[in-house]
Amino acid sequence: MKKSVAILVFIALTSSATVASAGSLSGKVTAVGKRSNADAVVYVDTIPGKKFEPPKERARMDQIDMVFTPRVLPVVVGATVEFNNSDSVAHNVFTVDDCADLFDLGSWSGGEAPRSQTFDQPCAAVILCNVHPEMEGFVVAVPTPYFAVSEATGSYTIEGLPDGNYTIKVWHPTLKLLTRKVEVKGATSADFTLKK
Ligand SMILES: [Cu+2]
Repeated sequence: MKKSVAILVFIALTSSATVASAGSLSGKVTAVGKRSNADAVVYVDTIPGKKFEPPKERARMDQIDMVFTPRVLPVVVGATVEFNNSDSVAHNVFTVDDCADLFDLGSWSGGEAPRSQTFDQPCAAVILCNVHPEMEGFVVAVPTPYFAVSEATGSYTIEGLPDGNYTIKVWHPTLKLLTRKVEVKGATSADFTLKK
């Protein structure tokens, strides 16, 4: 009995050491000329020789009080996104972007089952509702599962990123896409400034 406990403790210690050795990338995004630094997607671009499978669990974008929530949803290419309607009014979900196959999920009322769409290629797809023209969201399908969305302060963190040299891209709904090479070694920090 004691021996098995000792083995379990050993396994627990070694596995936590493995997790700790993965690096991270964090820092601040500055969105020049914007009231908020939120909604930038910081992500690792294609890693040569590596292909990532989408997670089994579906990502979800909800519609709450006439707002797509979250407003910006990054997913890995191949992922299926579930669109839900939590409001009492009917909403529609469609895009005008070719890279998302110009999908249109039609209209449905709150309480009905969510409808879903798979994003098969890299794409920053605007998500719209033809009932409410002011509604706007974005699904950003990227080549790796290493991504984060900036908060209003601009801060972002990508966890579990193995050490290495990466091409980092920073996407924003209205500012210019930024590309920079970054070497990740343990807990690494990088700040980005986005402009028009
Ligand atoms: Cu709507």
